[in-house]
Amino acid sequence: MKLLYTVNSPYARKVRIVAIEKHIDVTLQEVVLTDPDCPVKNHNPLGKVPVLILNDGDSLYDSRVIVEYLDFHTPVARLISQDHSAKIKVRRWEALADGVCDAAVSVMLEQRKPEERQSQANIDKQMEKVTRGLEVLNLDIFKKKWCVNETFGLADIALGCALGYIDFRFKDMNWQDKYPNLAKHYSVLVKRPSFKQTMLVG
Ligand SMILES: N[C@@H](CCC(=O)N[C@@H](CS)C(=O)NCC(=O)O)C(=O)O
Repeated sequence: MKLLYTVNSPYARKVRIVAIEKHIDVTLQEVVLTDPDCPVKNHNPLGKVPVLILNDGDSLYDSRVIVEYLDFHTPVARLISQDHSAKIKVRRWEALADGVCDAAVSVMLEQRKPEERQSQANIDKQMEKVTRGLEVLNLDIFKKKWCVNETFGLADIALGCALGYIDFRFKDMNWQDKYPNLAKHYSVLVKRPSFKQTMLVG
C-alpha cells in the first residue's frame, strides 16, 4: 500500500497516525500538489491528498474512507468502535474536527491570495466556523479522558490533528488559553510516538 500525502495536510496526518497506531506498513510518497506532474489526480479525480493506493492498483480517498479501510484491515488496536452508536459518536467527532480543518484551510488559502483579491468577509466567515467548532469541541471533551467510550481511538486522533493544524497555522490565536480542556487533551496526545513522528513542519 502506498500513501500519497503532503507533510502539512491534517487529513493525511490523520491517516499516517492511524497506520502507525495499527502497525500497518504503508509506503509514504510525499507529493507537491502544485507540481504539473503530481500523480494525485491520476488516482483521485478531486486532486486531493491523502490517497491510498492499494496493492491491486485501486485507490481510496478521502481520509475518512482510508481510516475506515485501515481500521478494518487488521483487528490490532481498533480505533473505530464496532458498536453502532459508539461508531456514530466517533464519526461525529471526526466530522467536526475535519470541519474545523476545512475552515482553517480556507482561511489559509484566502490569506495566500494577493492582498487586493482577498475577501475579508470570507476569512471572517471561515474563522467563525473555526472558533464555533473549537468552542463545541472544548465543551464536549470536558472531564473526559478520551473522546468516546473512555478509550483512545479515531475521534482522539482526528481531534489531535485538527488542534495540531490550528497550532501550526494560527499560533497567535492563543487557542490553548481559550480552550483549556482541548489544551489538556492535546498535551496528552502529542506525547504519543504516532503524533511525534508526524508533526507538521514548515
Ligand atoms: N475531505 C478530504 C479533504 C482533503 C483535502 O482537502 N486535502 C487538501 C490538502 S490539506 C488538498 O489536497 N487540497 C488540494 C486541492 O483542494 O486541490 C479528506 O478528508 O481527505
